[in-house]
Amino acid sequence: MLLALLSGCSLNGIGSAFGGFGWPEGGITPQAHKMYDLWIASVIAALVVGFFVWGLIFWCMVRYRKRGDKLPVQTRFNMPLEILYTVTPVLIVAVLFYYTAIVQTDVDKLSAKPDMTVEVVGFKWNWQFNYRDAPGPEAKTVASTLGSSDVIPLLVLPTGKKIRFEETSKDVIHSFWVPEMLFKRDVFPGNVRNVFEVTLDKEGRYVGRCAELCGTYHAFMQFELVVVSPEKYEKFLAAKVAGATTPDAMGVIGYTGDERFAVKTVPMDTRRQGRSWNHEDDPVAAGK
Ligand SMILES: [Cu+2]
Repeated sequence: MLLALLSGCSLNGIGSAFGGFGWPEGGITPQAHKMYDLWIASVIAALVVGFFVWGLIFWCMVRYRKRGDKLPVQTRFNMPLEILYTVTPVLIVAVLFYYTAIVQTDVDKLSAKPDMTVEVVGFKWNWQFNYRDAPGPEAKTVASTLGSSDVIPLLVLPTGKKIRFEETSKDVIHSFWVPEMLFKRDVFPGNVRNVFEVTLDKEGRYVGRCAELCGTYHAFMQFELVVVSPEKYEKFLAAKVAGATTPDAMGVIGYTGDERFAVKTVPMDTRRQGRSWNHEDDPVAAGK
């Protein structure tokens, strides 16, 4: 009901007035917009209840403060009141549950025939993105982008297409997270293949991260999502299939210079090559 009362437009207005109440604004998928609206509406509902309860507390403190030694009226076992404060929270939870279930079902929905499939492979501590010729573990990889210690992997995808993501890990549990999708999903090793589907509706470049503590260099496990027009995507994929490197394929679709690499995030400066933080002989640690 609250969702219906607060139409999408005013929800966005209230949301941006309060910085999205901590959530990233400007989601890049239809699913993200729905989750964002649910979040804002839930926070507003919580605040309405909160202000009402705080008001009652302060009113009682002032109105019924101790005035003498006479015992006040005792209101235990007030049946109507007991019923009211049992039924009201149940109703609130039911309404929140109802809208959450609707949005969640929509976010988890898989179509019978997605427009394209990309396999997300997580490993300590990087990503590989495999462009597949069909959904399912038996499908073939037609092209890949791969991250290394020096290069942040790019995941180039088109707007307006139903994209199926299939996740798998080579070692431990990772988690695929693009903050602007308002979505993350764990990447499991073994035969569990987590699958989800989105349509991207906004071109741009967005940082992606591993959101599951997976080991020493978890914080370095990032990637960049590059959302382009379907025409550019086709050109990019054709170049990759023909054997071009990822930066060269980025060049084919009009990116030049450093834009052919990740721009939203950089490889972090590590000392993973044979240096330790607390070794006395380490020239860096010793400040030399
Ligand atoms: Cu990870």
